[in-house]
Amino acid sequence: MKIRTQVGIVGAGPAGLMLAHLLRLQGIECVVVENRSRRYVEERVRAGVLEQGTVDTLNETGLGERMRKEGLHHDGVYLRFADRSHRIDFVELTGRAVTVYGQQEVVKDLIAAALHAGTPIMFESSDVAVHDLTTQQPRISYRDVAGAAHDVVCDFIAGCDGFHGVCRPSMPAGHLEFFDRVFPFAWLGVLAESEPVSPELIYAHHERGFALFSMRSPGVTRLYLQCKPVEDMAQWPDDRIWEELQRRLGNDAPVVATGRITQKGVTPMRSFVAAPMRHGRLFLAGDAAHIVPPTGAKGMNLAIADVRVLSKAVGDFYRDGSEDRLNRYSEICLRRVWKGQRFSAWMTSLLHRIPGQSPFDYRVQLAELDYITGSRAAATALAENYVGLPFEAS
Ligand code: RFL
Ligand code: PHB
Repeated sequence: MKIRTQVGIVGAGPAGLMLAHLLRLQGIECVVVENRSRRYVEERVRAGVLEQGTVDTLNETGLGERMRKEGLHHDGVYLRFADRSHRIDFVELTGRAVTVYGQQEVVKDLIAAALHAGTPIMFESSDVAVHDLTTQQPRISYRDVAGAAHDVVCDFIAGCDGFHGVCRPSMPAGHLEFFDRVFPFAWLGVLAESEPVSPELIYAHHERGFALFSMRSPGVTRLYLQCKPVEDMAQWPDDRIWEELQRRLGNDAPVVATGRITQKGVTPMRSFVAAPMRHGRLFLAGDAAHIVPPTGAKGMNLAIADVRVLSKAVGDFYRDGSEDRLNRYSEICLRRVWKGQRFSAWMTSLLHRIPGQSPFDYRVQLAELDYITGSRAAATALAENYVGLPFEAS
């Protein structure tokens, strides 16, 4: 079957779904092609921290109702190191704050809005491929659950299919330049039914490795431990996880309320950028074009910032035929992406034990933490990046 639409979107993650929403608000039609099931994408536990600008975007576009009720407003975070605990007060330093609201909740809200507005989301598509990228009518081909072949013929394709998607590799060899850095450690993340004992996130630098205390709701905590890039989960029974969290986060104070662990997983740590974020009529957005290590809580926020720019650029095109913003799309996005990369790599290097780290470098890390917590200027630099830099003027 052939489906004709204006924008064909590959991927129903935060980038693809938010783009569909922003386009629909401008009266632009789109079709979303996703290779997983609705249940899978709604249950995939990932990011948790929304920058103020992401929160504002959700509120301004009519998607904020549940987030305002269930999201947890955080005015600061704690940094723990060398037996000290120091609060970075975002509101005092920047006048802005963050909201803890799971990515899967944002995804659920976006899917509900799309289906309510009648935007088709083709879940469980297979053999997804993109074609004719340098023509005026690019095309997405896929097979539905029953195996029937379909084509979505459109004016533009948005590649919002994440780091392992098909859109970026469909650009011709030599078109893209890649920049990346792989960190020699990972995060073991758990979701647990336990009462958060700290009202705010705790980022802990510890000689045994980094740990992060976060949460999802009053009865659910989200916790991370620095671990090896490849871990045998059999070596991480629940007791060991709780013990290790307590050691790294607690400085012997009881910060961890143990409870039933409902999910465990290992997240690799990588910085990656592919540039430019466009080839012909294919535009990449979010993790399809760039990923960051999660220490700065930037990934989903960068994805939302990209599609804000893309939706404006596509809006211009349909309103008055102007391609100016489309032509500057990659440049506009990458300016902000690189600042997100800088912050994420910096937070990662600041807080983790680096394998093979010399005693000198370890002490420089501690001195930097001491500096951040002792200098208003340094604390403000951290805070303004964490709550989110302004969207690029475009
Ligand atoms: P996604 O979310 O990966 O969505 C891509 C979608 O495309 C689908 N797909 C395909 N569809 C059709 N055909 C194909 N061939 C396809 N291949 C893939 C996928 O199934 C999926 O539905 O990318 P998007 O939309 O760009 O969003 C990016 C964010 O998901 C990501 O940056 C964040 O989760 C990163 N991240 C964090 N970001 C934050 O802003 N704040 C945080 O606190 C934060 N914490 C995290 C994180 C990521 C983590 N993990 C697991 C990587 C914590 C963790 C542990
Ligand atoms: C999370 O709650 O999942 C989370 C919070 C902060 C981060 C990364 C992940 O830096």
